Amino acid sequence: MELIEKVKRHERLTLEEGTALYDLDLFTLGKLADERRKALHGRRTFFNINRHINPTNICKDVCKFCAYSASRKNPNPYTMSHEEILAITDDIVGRGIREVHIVSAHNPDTGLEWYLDVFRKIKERHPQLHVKALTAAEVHFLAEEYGKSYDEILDLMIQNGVDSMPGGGAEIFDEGVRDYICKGKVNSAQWLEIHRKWHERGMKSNVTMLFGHVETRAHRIDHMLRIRDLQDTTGGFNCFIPLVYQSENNYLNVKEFITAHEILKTYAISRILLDNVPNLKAYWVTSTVNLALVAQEFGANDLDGTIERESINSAAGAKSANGIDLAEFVGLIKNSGFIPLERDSVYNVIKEW
Ligand code: V47
Repeated sequence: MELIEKVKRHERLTLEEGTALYDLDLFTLGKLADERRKALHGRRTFFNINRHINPTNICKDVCKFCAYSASRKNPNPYTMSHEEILAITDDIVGRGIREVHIVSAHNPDTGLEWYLDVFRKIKERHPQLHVKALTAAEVHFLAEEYGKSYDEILDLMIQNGVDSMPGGGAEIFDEGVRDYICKGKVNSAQWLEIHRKWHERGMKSNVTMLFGHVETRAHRIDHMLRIRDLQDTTGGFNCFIPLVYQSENNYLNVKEFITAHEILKTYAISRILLDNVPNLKAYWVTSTVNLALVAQEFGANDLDGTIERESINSAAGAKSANGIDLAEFVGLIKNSGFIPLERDSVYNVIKEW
């Protein structure tokens, strides 16, 4: 079949061809994606020992899929003090954790300093701790709320010690779907513009895709191709992370949960299409640990990390509130036939387990 031959020849696919990949059977797709994975990473699977902190859930935006922000469905607003956040970082550094991943809601009451000063305080105490913080959605919110340009906010992030940007807030780039699921927050062009500017500063970031809700297969492919285009110019994305939609406690009325079959196809297709993004993360929080382990056979070479605390997806039903035990995680990767490699936040290998 011509499409399969094209993939084998590593030729780039169009939106129509990418969408047609879904019509191939799962094992054909898996084999094609696995060839790509093996060429890039062999049987190595990356993970990191990290800690998520979500400092506030008060949000001026209303995304229909979100169960995390304080709302009628989740009436428990909170905002952590810097002292509370620093106490967490003191504790994790004491236990050898190397990355802190800080993502908040869009809280209009705290002031810009509350968002930025904490990074500087963390860096002053723990210069070796990698701070992955502020999604493009937060950058856009801070720029609008405090009358700053994206350039100013990005420079302030760097000055205050942010090392890399997480991939959140990308959702689905198609404007129609985006308007329906998260109208009002950063739009697609702005999301991509913020990451382009970040990369132009020599910095790295990740990129996510929220799928399994109201989007079509073609919308997913369109999302991937927009990423591929930006990556051709900047090369700044480390990792693509498809996030499986979690359906509890939110306002997006999706009745049918996406199948494991469709999730695996999506991992495999993204490995094939995103030939310029080195890593594909099966984020076990949203895929379940078991499916993330299987996803290693369908292109995924990264399983995120131990996480310790997770508030955004667990609010929507994911079984991730308390992270996963390191020994168990490593054992599962080994038992599934892969080589667990602990990495730092920018994919330098720290240890083979
Ligand atoms: O942007 C919100 C998603 C994201 C739901 O960069 C939901 O390494 C599923 O981006 N069902 C935040 N997903 C998390 C994120 C992330 C996670 C892990 C690693 C990295 C990285 C980034 O969570 C949001 C949104 O797309 N999200 N609600 C939900 N109901």
